Order: sequence, then structure tokens, then C-alpha cells
Amino acid sequence: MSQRQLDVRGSTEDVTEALREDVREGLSARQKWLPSKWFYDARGSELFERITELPEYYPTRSEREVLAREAAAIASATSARTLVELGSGSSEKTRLLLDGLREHGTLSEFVPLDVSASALSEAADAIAGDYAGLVVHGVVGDFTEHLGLLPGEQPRLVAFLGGTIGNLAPADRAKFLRSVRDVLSEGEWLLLGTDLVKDAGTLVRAYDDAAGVTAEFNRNVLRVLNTRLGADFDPAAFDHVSYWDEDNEWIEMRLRARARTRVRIPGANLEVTFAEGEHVRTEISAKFRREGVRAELAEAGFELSHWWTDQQGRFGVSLARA
Ligand code: AVJ
Repeated sequence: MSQRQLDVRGSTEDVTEALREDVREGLSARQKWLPSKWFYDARGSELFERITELPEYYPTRSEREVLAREAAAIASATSARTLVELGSGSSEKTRLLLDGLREHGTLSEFVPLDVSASALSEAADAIAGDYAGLVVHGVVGDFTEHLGLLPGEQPRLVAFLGGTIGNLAPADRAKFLRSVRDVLSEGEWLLLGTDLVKDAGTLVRAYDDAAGVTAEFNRNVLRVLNTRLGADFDPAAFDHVSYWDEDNEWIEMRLRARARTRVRIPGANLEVTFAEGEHVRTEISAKFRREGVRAELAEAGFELSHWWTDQQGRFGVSLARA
């Protein structure tokens, strides 16, 4: 039997209040924007799962290739007793790491941290069922705010995969990496997945697939505002845009109003007008280079210990020591 525990940091009211504040700030800005974390309600999470299987969306497969190849090396470099995973903890990638650590003989605890209580408890159940003797201690929370004290025996390995760090603006990224470093002791570990800079066509297509799944994922944020704040967005009135910003080296997803539109958002006490062709930025997904990752890690107090990429050099995985 495995031990199970679920801690909740922050409440539903906190979440709605945070959404309200983000919407008020982002949609009254001159250049409208919304934080990408609001994509992920049940439908958004399901759409993202479908994205990971699209032929154009290579990051998931590239990262999996690295983890499958290097799981044993990660386990022997870290001898981690606890795997902490920021973001979804149900994936095949998590299992590659757990398997590596179990075979190495050091694994005792798994700590998945996710904003979605339902996704988290499902993931925790599935892992606990398959890994006899593993302590599974889930934490419901937002990794940019609720890192708090991390449970688990040391040394811990904090995995932040998928390239999700690219969704944070550079200043937020620095703050986040520093907050991870602050909850770790010297000699503990961070495993970080970063999508890499490559030709613009490949990048743009990864965020604008032929089947239109990413477009629906993008529009889902408007549905979230409709559901949670009583807004009256017509998602079909917005075009999906995938834009490569060459100066910042990030992909921007945008929603562009096809015609002049007025939207009421009672839950945020807000009315917003979109001019024809005006867009709201819904996501940045930064792309990295090895030297940049090393420098950002160093700035936060981590030393880059290993750097791996997939065969095609599309995606980078860093192992860094606190
Ligand atoms: C899960 C945040 C890493 O930025 O590539 C996929 C989300 N957005 N397609 C990414 C996403 C559009 C994804 N992350």
C-alpha cells in the first residue's frame, strides 16, 4: 500500500479573485493581454492533451525522448529521495523519472503540485496505485505563489517540464527560479525543460496546427471568462494567431477580433471594446538557447550540471544543482 496525502494551498475564492484581477488589469491595458494559466479548466486541459499528440507539436515528444534516454543518468546524478513535479503529475514523463529513481534505489516520495485539485488527485491515485510503497503527497496550488515549504525527504529533485517556464515573462521567470532555489537546500536539484530556438516555420506551425486544436485551446480562455465571470464573449468572433517574435525569441498566441466587438464581464465589473483587428495576447512561449538557460539558472543560484537535447536538437533538458 502507498500513503496518500493532499494539501490545499489557497482556495477557490482566491482563484476567482486572481482571475478577476488579471482580467481587469490585462483587458484594460492599451495592448490587451491575459495570463496563459487561465487556459487550463477541464476542457482546456483536455485540449492541451490533444495538442501534445499533434504532428506539428514536437516539444512533448522531444522532451520524452530525452527523459527516456537519460532517466537513469538523472537518477544516479541526483540520488533523489523525493521527486517534486510542478504542473501535471500524471504523464508518462513523470513515470520515466519515477522508474529511473526507483531502479536506482533512492525513491521514497512523490510530490506533485498542480492548480487543479481534480487533475492532481487523479494523478496521485494512479501513481500511488502503480508504485507500491511510494509516499504520494500532492499539493494543490499555483507554483508561482504556493511553493511554500516543500514536503519530502532530501535530496529532492524538482522537475519543471514541458517548457512551461517559457510561459513566464523574463522578470517573472527570474523571480520563479529564485523562489525554487529558496525552498531547496544546497545540493538539491532542479530538472528544467526548455523549448529551443529554431526556424520560425517550425515554431509557428507548432502553435497553429492544421486540425485547429490549438485555435480551440486558445479560444477556450474566452469560455473560461464566460463561465467564471459571466462574460459574454463569442469565441467564434476571434481568430487564432501564432506569431514568432524574433527580438524576444518567443511565440505569442493572440486572439484577434474579426469585427468591432463590445464585451460585458460582470464578474470583473468591466466592459471592454475590441476594435476590428485588435488582439488580446493570450500566451507567450519563450524559446531558449543553452547559454541563456545556464545564465538564468546561475542568476537564481543554480549551477548547470547536465544539458541534454533530443537527437534533432529541438528541446533542452537541464539538470541544475542548488
Ligand atoms: C504547456 C505551456 C509548455 O507553451 O508550448 C501549447 C502550452 N500553448 N500550445 C507551450 C501550449 C499552445 C505549452 N506549455
